[in-house]
Amino acid sequence: MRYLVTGGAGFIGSNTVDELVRRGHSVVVLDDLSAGKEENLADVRGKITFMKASITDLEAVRRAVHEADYVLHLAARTSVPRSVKDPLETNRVNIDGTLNVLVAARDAKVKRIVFAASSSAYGETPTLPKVETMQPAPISPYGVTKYVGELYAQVFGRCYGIENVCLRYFNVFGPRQDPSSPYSGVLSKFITCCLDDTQPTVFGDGEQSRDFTYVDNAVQANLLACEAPGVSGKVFNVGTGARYTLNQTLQLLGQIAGKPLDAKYDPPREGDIRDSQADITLGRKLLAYDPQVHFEEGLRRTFAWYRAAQPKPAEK
Ligand code: UD2
Repeated sequence: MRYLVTGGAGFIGSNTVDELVRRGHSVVVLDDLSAGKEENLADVRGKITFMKASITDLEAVRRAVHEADYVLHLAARTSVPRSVKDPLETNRVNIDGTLNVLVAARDAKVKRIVFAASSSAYGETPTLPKVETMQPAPISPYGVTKYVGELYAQVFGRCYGIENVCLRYFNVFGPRQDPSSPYSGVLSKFITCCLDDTQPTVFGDGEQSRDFTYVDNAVQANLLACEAPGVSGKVFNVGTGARYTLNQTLQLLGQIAGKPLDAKYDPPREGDIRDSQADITLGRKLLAYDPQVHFEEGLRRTFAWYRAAQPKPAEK
């Protein structure tokens, strides 16, 4: 089968591409390298087709999707605080870009498109865990764009018959998550602070919680979402069903590193959700999604990866 992975040089994208190649599929990656990195594709160099372009360029998307069976649409401007700072840019990439991908996929008559949606769609709805039947109520521009992407994917199903599946990822973490931007995922930041002996910053009191999901689980869900029969038009949570507070993650990291982490506490971030936890019953039932790596094991693996990837003192 031939797969187009938008954002395939990024964190979740490149981990997905590795698995697709391992399974013998043909893969095209479309990525503008704004967040992704070519080095993330080092293991599959020569085995995939790489196109450097943005999803905001419709003609480039059309070229990339040519003869694809499946589209995994992962390219996006991530980050809640970035979207609060620059909602126009997040909208341009996540909504206009997604519309381009849908139009190109429709015209290329792909078998199915899988859209990387987000747990941020749930917003501050008080019930935990979050179930797909709950009414979305995003509280950040980022959350809005991800929810609109879902709506567009579903409407393309209705209007043009294009099969679609939306996966609401819950705080995915793991190897290759870029820790270097102010908008990076919290665990990539905490781990690199720990390795660099710098002080991590907690926004708020650290009692906010997340269903941190190791990237291999998200990759599993991505592949199942392409293949599972009879699930078009559906939205699935991709989490683990557990949740940890930031203070708990700091404590666990301290145990893994063998030294306590002393964080500084700053005011909470605008647009932040307090608690997040996935109900994954629907994915288990209809996709056979079965997360294999629980949080603490994922944290150990991720810590080991960053430690191995860290430049030695002489190279710094
Ligand atoms: C949201 C989505 C997630 C994904 C992601 C993409 C929710 C619940 N989750 O993640 O599924 O789509 O967006 O960007 O909406 N924090 C610190 N110190 C730091 C960095 C972050 O304390 O150095 C806090 C931050 O204020 C937040 C928590 O850690 O309370 C998680 O932040 P994040 O940016 O890793 O992810 P989040 O939850 O915005």
